[in-house]
This record gives sequence, structure tokens and C-alpha cells, in this order.
Amino acid sequence: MNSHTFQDLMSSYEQLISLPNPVDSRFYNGLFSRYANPVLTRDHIPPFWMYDANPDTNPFMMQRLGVNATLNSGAIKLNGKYCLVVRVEGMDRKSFFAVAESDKPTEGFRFRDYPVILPDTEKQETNVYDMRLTAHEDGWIYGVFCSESKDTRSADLSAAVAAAGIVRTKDLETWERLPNLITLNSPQQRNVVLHPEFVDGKYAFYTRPMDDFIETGSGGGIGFGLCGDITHPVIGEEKIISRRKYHTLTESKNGAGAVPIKTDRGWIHIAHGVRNTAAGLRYVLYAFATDLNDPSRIIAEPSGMLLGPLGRERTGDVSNVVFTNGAIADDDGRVYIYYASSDTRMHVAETDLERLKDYVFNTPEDPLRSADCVRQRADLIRRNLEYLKERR
Ligand code: M1P
Repeated sequence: MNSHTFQDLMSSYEQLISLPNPVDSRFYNGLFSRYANPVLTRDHIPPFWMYDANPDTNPFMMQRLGVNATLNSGAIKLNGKYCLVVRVEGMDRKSFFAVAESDKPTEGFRFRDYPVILPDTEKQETNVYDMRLTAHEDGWIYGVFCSESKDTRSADLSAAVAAAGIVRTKDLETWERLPNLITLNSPQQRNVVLHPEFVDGKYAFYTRPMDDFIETGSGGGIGFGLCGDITHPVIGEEKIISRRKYHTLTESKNGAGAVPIKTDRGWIHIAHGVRNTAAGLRYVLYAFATDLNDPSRIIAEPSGMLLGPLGRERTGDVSNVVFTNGAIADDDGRVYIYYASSDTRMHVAETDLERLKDYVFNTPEDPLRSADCVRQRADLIRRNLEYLKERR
């Protein structure tokens, strides 16, 4: 049996944190680059979160409180640093939030000394995860996350209720907890995102109405609703904006992901879509755009997936999943999409605003039927072959 001192563990950890993360040169699609290594894994957790460093009380230098996974992170650039509010899942299955930051967008992420200590105001809450960070025009940074509780009305031990928890902060250090969001027409909510600007003088939320904890049931897709007072957040009507469709990547479920990115042509949304397969649910990312003045009105819906699990990303605790809840649009026009693979580790993909706009506004829509899809592709082939022939 090999053994380590606490100092050994610290030096391996420091080595890992300082590893460069090159672009993955084997991947190309003209839209984004993938980076070769994950930006965060459970090995990026500081050893002093997991081990008792004192050999007198920990003679075998054994993990006392291990960490299973680092996933679904909110993202924001704050005071020149790239900050991720990471979902950290302990060996006990409970998730909590922790801030990891770096001077660089694609490598060097280091967790702050302590995880986020959320005000414990919702006593029924068992688990928290998947925070979206919105720098709102009211001056606060809001974190909207899933607040999960046991469904005490059900005889099924695993039955749960999902709601949207809300916190706000100025520095990702001190957090004020607001009441959970109430949606009058939807029993459960997950994947709720706060829009960064007021709409008709109100706070605007992207919602995901659900009848049940897992199944969205009658919930038709990504919703949109307004609320006047964020300190008593209640949404009445939810209008479905990105509707789930038969035989597309959103057939089973979808959900808002990163906070929408403002461009001169519209708000660009990066969301996730879920379909069922014989191997279980498959989660991929897709994009759409909404109107600058009416972010509930879709103006572009490119066909198909933006990013799907690839290679090593395909396996993990919940395999065949990519999931995003954070992107950073940098001052120089680059856009970093932080995504988790298979509910296990965090990656980054890099694109820029011009490419994203080109993708969203110039990718053809999904014609929804094989016959029309093959016509769409044959049309592209014909145009290409004619173009190439002319240039010979
Ligand atoms: O396991 C995949 C994802 O499942 C949930 O997403 P959704 O609500 O759309 O099904 C979330 O719990 C998410 O955390 C998880 O990554």
C-alpha cells in the first residue's frame, strides 16, 4: 500500500493546478475550440478540504471528507478574474457551491480557501446545485440555483421537489439569501436563469416548468416570466419560448443554461436539450437567439446541437451528458463556454461573438423530417460542387 504525507498531497495538487491547458488540435468545427484538459476535476480540490493534515489524528493520511465531482458551474468575470461558482459534490452525494478563480479563462483555476456558506434559511432544503450567475443592471450579482427538498407527500423515498433558490452578492464572498422563487402555474422548477436587464421595469426569469422532479410532463420547454419584486419573487404567467419538439434534441427536456449574451443582433442563449435513448438520457447543448427588446421572442433557431459529449467526456457519473450553466463574454469579444461532462468534471470551449452570431443566424433551421433534412443537405452539396467547379 503506498502512502503519502500531507506535503506530498499538496505538491501534487499544486503541480496539477499549474499545468498548462493547450487547445485540443484534433477538434475542429469552425465555431469553437475545445481545450485538451478539463479546467476542474475532483483532483483540483485542495487537500485541506478532504484530509486531516495532522498525522497524529490521521496516521494513515486518509481522506476524511472526500469529493466525488466538480461540475455545473456558474461563470462570471469579476475584478479581472475568471470566476466559476462550481457545484462540488461530496462523497455523501450532497452538493455545495465553491468559487474557483483564475487570471486566465482556460487554466489555472484555484478554489478559494472555503466553499460558499449559503445562509441556511430554507430548512426543508436537502441539496443545492447548478447556480447561474447574473450581473444584473440593478447592481447585484444574483445566483439562481436548484433548491431540492424531499417530497414529503409521496411514499417514494426518492421523490423530491425542485425549486429555484435565489442569492445575491457583490463579491462572491458574502451572500444574501432571498426567498425561493414561486411560480404560480408550475409545481416544480429547475434550470431557472435571471435575465441581466429589466424587462418592462421587472425582473425577467427564464424558467423550466415541470410537473415532477425528473419529468417535465406538461411543461412545454423553456419558459419566460416577469416578477416585480425580487425580494418576494412570484411569477404568474410563464410563456414558453423554446418549445420542446418531437424527434429533436429537446424531445424529452430542455433548460436554459448560461445567462444570455447580448449582441448587436439579439440575445444569444446557450441551453441544454435532452432526448431519450436505449442507453438513457442524452444531454447536449444548443443555441437560439431572442429579440433585443423582447427577450421572450425567438428570432433565430439553428438546427441541431452546438456541442455534444465527445471522447472522454462521454463517460462519468451520469454518462452521455454535457451541461452548461455559465459562459463569459470577454471584453475582447471572445466567449468562454464552461460546461460539465457526464456530471463529473468541468471543461471550457472558446469561441467569439462574431462566430456565435454567424452560427446562430446563418445555420439553417431544423426542418423536422428526414426527407426535408436530406434535401437541405443535398442543396448544400450542390452549391458547393458548383462553386468548386467554377473555381477549377
Ligand atoms: O444529470 C444531467 C443533469 O440533469 C438535470 O438537468 P435537467 O433538470 O434538465 O434534467 C440537472 O440535475 C443537472 O444538474 C444534471 O447535470
